[in-house]
Amino acid sequence: MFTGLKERLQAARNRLGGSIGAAATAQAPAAAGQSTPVATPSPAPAGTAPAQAGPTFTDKVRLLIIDRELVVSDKDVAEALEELEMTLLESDVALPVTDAIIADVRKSLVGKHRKIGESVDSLVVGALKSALLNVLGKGFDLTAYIKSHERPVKILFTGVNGTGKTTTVAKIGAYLKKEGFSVVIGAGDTFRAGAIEQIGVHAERLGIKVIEHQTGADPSAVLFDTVQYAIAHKTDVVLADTAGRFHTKSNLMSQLDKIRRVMKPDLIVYVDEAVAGNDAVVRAAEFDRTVGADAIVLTKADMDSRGGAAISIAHTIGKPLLFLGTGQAYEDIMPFDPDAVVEELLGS
Ligand SMILES: Nc1nc2c(ncn2[C@@H]2O[C@H](COP(=O)(O)OP(=O)(O)O)[C@@H](O)[C@H]2O)c(=O)[nH]1
Ligand SMILES: [Mg+2]
Repeated sequence: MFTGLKERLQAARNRLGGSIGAAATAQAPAAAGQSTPVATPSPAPAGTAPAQAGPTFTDKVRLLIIDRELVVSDKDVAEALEELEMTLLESDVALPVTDAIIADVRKSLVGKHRKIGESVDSLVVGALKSALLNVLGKGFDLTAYIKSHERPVKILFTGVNGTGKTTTVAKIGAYLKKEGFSVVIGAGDTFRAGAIEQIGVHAERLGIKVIEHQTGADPSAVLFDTVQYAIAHKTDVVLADTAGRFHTKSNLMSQLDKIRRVMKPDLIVYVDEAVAGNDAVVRAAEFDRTVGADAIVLTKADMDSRGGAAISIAHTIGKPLLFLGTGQAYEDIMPFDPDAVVEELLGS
């Protein structure tokens, strides 16, 4: 997952560390030279320091070089930050998000007082990690949400065709079942031939109840029935699959609006694929404007080496990432954990 981004960040980390380190060695001799008079401890020539009390000459030099603070300047990091900017843009990180990361890294590094002996790398990694965490946001704990809300919790899945909505509904169904919740799925994609059968097969394999009507039926009616079923059976969670649609197709969008009014979802989850990069970010923003979105799932993260959408989407639309889809199997879904992603990208 995001292997390309990981490699690029690694290179950027080394580059930043290299330029700060080079600046330090350029400053160090001058620093020692300036203080030479103070550093000469006794009339005895350097190197033949007497054995009596008090710091030796080497002790003093050690103090000067290792404990003297250096200040990282804008100039020290300018080039490396430009490269980091290119790296992020090439990884399909959205421009405003790239800008935010660069500004954040610059702010943490420039003007920073650093002891010469202190590891440059830990300084750089710390700056990169906190910048990434700032744009990734907090994630969204679905199980905590369900536990603290009135049941059934109704979750509507939206997004464009083929991004993985139906698969995600099945995976989240399996995940929630494992977490101890009862689940019912509404087969709200009545538009595409075979869609009802597809979700039906998943639901049967997973032992989850599915409510369905005929192909061509009004999806609002199916999802209304699904909610009624959940109320009658005290089911914890309703997962509503829907047909893929484009924000540009006004008839399908008004259908989604009707679904929303009829089923009154507690959460609208926008699903898109990580491999779509910045397109996914743009579409998410458009869906959020038109039908609303409370949280996001990015699928196919297993096929995405760039990581741009995963890095950008929460910060761009201001909604949390809920899960990453990481493969074709039911268990290939990861609650989005910003700390784990940053750890994976930057290691330590
Ligand atoms: N590699 C991979 N494939 C996925 C993932 N999620 C979904 N898919 C595949 O994407 C294709 C479309 O998925 P589907 O759920 O039918 O998309 P929908 O049209 O949005 O409902 C299917 O072949 C899925 O197996 C994922 O996380 N990783
Ligand atoms: Mg589908």
